[in-house]
Amino acid sequence: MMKIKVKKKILAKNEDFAAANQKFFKKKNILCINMISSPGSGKTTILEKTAKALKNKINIAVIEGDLYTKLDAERIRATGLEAVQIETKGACHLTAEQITNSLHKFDTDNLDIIVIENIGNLVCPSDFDLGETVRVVVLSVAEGDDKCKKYPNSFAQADVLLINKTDLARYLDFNVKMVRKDVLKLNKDLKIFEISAKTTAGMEKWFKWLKKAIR
Ligand SMILES: Nc1nc2c(ncn2[C@@H]2O[C@H](COP(=O)(O)OP(=O)(O)OP(=O)(O)O)[C@@H](O)[C@H]2O)c(=O)[nH]1
Ligand SMILES: [Mg+2]
Repeated sequence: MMKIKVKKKILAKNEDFAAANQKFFKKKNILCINMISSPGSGKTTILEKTAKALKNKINIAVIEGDLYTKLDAERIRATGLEAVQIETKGACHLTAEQITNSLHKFDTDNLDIIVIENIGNLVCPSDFDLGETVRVVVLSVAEGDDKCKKYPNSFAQADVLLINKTDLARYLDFNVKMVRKDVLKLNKDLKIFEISAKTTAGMEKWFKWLKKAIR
């Protein structure tokens, strides 16, 4: 009972910051993307390739969340984008307050998109609204085609699903048709793109979606 009360309080505080963030993004006309997946599905690689393709046309900045290290922010900066690293020192998700505290580090008057790469985890981040405009979930074919059934929340709450590492599909038993059917049952409006961040196959449609979303 005590535990439930504490969780409710934490979530209520998070909602206040999320609402403020959402208002801020609206005012500044910034598309904020909350990117969620299990560890290693390819979030940072997708962002590196997206940066490479779009950075001359769209102003993108990235907030990186990890338990430890600044490695992902360094990878993003190497592409020429601005990036801020949040190290949660053990916490399994980012909070809206951490996002609020990071926003002043960017020149937000000149940004089209802020991507938040959440902590690699398909469970905890789905409970914490960050005030984002859209939520993107990544599932790589190496993780198995049952993950949307086992971790439905992340998929039910997303606007976009990126099925990544399709270059590896021929080595694995990943039933894309079944996954499409399963996720659409959870979330009939989910937009699905099959991509390989390694080869960039299929990513053109994702870039197009992003360009349209900022308009
Ligand atoms: N074959 C293949 N490998 C990929 C692809 N995308 C990413 N990888 C590899 O998968 C590994 C993990 O990629 P990351 O981009 O670091 O994954 P992440 O989701 O950011 O990981 P965390 O931030 O730790 O949760 C790296 O070795 C990437 O090179 C892909 O499309 N195909
Ligand atoms: Mg990463």
